[in-house]
Amino acid sequence: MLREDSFREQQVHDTVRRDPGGDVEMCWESLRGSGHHTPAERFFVRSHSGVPRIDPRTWSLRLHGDGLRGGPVEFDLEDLRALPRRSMTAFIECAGNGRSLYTIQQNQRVEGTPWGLGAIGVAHWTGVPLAVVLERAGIRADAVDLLPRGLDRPYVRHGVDYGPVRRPLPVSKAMKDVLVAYEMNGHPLRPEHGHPARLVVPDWVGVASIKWLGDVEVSTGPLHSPWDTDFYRLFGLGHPPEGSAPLTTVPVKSAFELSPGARVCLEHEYLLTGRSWSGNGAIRSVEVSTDGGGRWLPARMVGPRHRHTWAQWEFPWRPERRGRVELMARATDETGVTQSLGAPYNTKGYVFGAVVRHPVTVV
Ligand SMILES: Nc1nc2c(c(=O)[nH]1)N[C@H]1C(S)=C(S)[C@@H](COP(=O)(O)O)O[C@H]1N2
Ligand SMILES: [Mo]
Repeated sequence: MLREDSFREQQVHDTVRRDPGGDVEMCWESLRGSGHHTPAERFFVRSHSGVPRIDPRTWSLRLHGDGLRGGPVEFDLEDLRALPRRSMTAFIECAGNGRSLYTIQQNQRVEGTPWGLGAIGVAHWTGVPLAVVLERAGIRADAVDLLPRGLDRPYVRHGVDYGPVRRPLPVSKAMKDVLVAYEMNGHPLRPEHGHPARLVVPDWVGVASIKWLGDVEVSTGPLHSPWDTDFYRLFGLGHPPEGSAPLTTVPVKSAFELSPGARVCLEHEYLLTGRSWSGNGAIRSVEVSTDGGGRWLPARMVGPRHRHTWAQWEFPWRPERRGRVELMARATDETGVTQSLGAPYNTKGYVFGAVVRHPVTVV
């Protein structure tokens, strides 16, 4: 018999604070037995300069720039709510999710918040397609780039003022599947997740999903900001001095719904559970190794496998040797890409996509 509650003796934490500024990481063990979507109170939080409080009654979204046929156009929250309503289940994942594993697994030094694997969440987002807003604002056929900007305070680091958080978004992506979201899991956005409205840019690194959206410049020429020149590129050996191209889609990844260092009992029946996701598309299959990568067996996929979200899986396990073991899960997405055993180094520790060695002690 499989014991569904076999991990109940584990201490379960919902979230863990990662940063004095208030950034919060979701604990994977808290997802075990919970639904597909991440409850808002467990959803990770990453904010460059704190959480602004915005009055939704006076808030508006302004579109402007030479990529519009006419002058600037404003939409207040009521205007947005009157436009076609669309919902989408999608993950948002920080580009730095898994950063600490560069150090833990690969012995490499990287800069930035030392996230475990919990800088990701899946929510049911509701709002209006950015394409609709752009059409209503009179976007020109030759517009190529947008610059969505947040209403949070300017980002200051090491004495440098980078201005408000903003990151260029190609018009092609904006027209495809980006949402101006005003609801998360059926409720108005919480302050920390971008209230009253944010972008949700599915499959792309989280920084593209600008929170507290205040304005969007629409341009017929390329736009830039520090968030696509100084940050969110790959830097280091093997990359040009100005870095790689700006990061877009996140790689295929997997995580166990289990705390790192969990203790399990010899010869007990466990049901390992986990989730895998990819910015390239839906997950095709997942394999698990319970002996540190010696033998791989297919996990059983549970529930739907859609793009933009994670796929859930399970794997029965009966520990047969005492001591420390490493559980590993590796997913393959619909484009045929499988997680590799190492992640190529980059100085800022972005996009760690390698198979994670999840330590467990058998007692
Ligand atoms: N305006 C604004 N938008 C922002 C950020 C920010 O600091 N300011 N952080 C970005 C980053 S780096 C990530 S990973 C996601 C995190 O979204 P969440 O806090 O809702 O999980 O928001 C993005 N949008
Ligand atoms: Mo991020």
